[in-house]
Amino acid sequence: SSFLHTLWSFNLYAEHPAVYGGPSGSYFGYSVDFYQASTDSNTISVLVGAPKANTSQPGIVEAGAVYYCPWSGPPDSCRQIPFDNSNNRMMKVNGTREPVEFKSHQWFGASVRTHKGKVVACAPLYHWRTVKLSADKEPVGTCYVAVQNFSAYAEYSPCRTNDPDPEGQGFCQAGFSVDFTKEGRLVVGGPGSFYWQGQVMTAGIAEILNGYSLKAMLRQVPGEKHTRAAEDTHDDSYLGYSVAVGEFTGDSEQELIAGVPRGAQNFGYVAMINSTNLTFIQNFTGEQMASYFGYAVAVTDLNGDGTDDVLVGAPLYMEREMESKPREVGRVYLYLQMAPLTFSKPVALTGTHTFGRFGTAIAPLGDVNQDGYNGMLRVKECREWK
Ligand SMILES: *[C@@H]1O[C@H](CO)[C@@H](O)[C@H](O)[C@H]1NC(C)=O
Ligand SMILES: *[C@@H]1O[C@H](CO)[C@@H](O)[C@H](O)[C@H]1NC(C)=O
Ligand SMILES: *[C@@H]1O[C@H](CO)[C@@H](O)[C@H](O)[C@H]1NC(C)=O
Ligand SMILES: *[C@@H]1O[C@H](CO)[C@@H](O)[C@H](O)[C@H]1NC(C)=O
Ligand SMILES: *[C@@H]1O[C@H](CO)[C@@H](O)[C@H](O)[C@H]1NC(C)=O
Ligand SMILES: *[C@@H]1O[C@H](CO)[C@@H](O)[C@H](O)[C@H]1NC(C)=O
Ligand SMILES: [Ca+2]
Ligand SMILES: [Ca+2]
Repeated sequence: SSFLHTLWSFNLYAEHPAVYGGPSGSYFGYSVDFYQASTDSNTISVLVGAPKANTSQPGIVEAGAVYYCPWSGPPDSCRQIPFDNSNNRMMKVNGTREPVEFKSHQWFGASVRTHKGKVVACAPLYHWRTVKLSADKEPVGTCYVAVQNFSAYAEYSPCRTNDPDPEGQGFCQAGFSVDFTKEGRLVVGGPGSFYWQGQVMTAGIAEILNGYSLKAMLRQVPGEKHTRAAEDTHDDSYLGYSVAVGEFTGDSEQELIAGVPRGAQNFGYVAMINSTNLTFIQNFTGEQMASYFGYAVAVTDLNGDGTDDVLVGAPLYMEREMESKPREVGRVYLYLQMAPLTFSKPVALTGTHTFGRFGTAIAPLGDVNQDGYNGMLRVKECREWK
């Protein structure tokens, strides 16, 4: 079955790994994606996030960075991509010039994603001063996009708005998760909005680049769509902790998939969201309380039948064997799409190492060995990365 295939091809792929290095203590490798400058270029490279790396930004400590690593190059061939060279912006507040943003320790590069030459990377712990007179620093998060092989950049900070505080978008942490639709529209998760109900937004890259100015701190990108605050029973559920995109309704319009790992009374769930009007369509619900079901999500055609399938990670899943202590091993659930909006019962893959947090990250690698299946997966388990 394609399911076994997934496991075996994993070993095959690990035989000749490409190895890259970054500054020690920079968390180099926290996020990765493949990058192809354009569809007609046959060189593939790897983008590697290092969210605690120092940069050349004056006066800023450990802003975080994304590295460009040629494939396949020597381990020291990676170079920082200059998404943002600038210091904290200043503004005249109450008669004195003060910084209005705080880029030190912002975790830039915690997420990075590519789509046909477009790149997005985010800093979910970017803080700004808020619109209030009393200077509150709030972790709204921010993202930068790059196009034309890193010759044009723009910032996109959808939660830096005039709706601050925990009840608004002040603690949003936009860019905690990020993805692209097949048309190249950006999908951003911000799990801290609205007392940590969380939020998902989408925006077009062309609209983000058009009329972009460093001076516009508060900017509404034309055509941006976002989910809204719900009743307070949804507080602390973290919608947007993870995001992905796929087609699940039998038409050509893709749906959004978003993890809500503390929703559904802490069982966690994954929401399917209409990408046209951002309303909720249906849920996949977790199996075990506090397992963090929805910590990671991925979409790929696992069985090669032409339909998108869904994978969900629950890295804190505990295995309970009879008469023994529960072991925290983590689980990944596979949902095969049988028909529009109809899925198989989930198949569970369980981690083997206690505290290995199997399912922390799931990355479809596509049909790397050209056998017609997208069965190649990289499922992150902590031991593998030490
Ligand atoms: C970044 O620079 C600061 C100050 O120079 C230093 O203390 C810190 O260890 C550096 N961090 C990394 C990850 O290189
Ligand atoms: C604005 O400046 C005045 C005069 O320096 C000061 O009394 C007041 O507290 C300041 N207000 C805020 C909100 O910082
Ligand atoms: C794209 O940018 C990278 C990094 O700056 C550079 O090494 C590469 O040669 C560029 N590729 C093309 C096709 O221009
Ligand atoms: C999504 O919303 C649009 C706009 O209301 C609607 O036309 C479409 O049928 C919806 N799709 C699904 C799958 O509900
Ligand atoms: C979104 O689309 C769905 C499906 O067509 C519809 O039921 C719902 O009312 C729409 N919501 C909004 C806010 O337009
Ligand atoms: C998804 O689950 C949440 C939490 O149980 C619930 O509030 C919501 O109504 C569900 N949505 C759908 C579309 O079933
Ligand atoms: Ca659809
Ligand atoms: Ca399929």
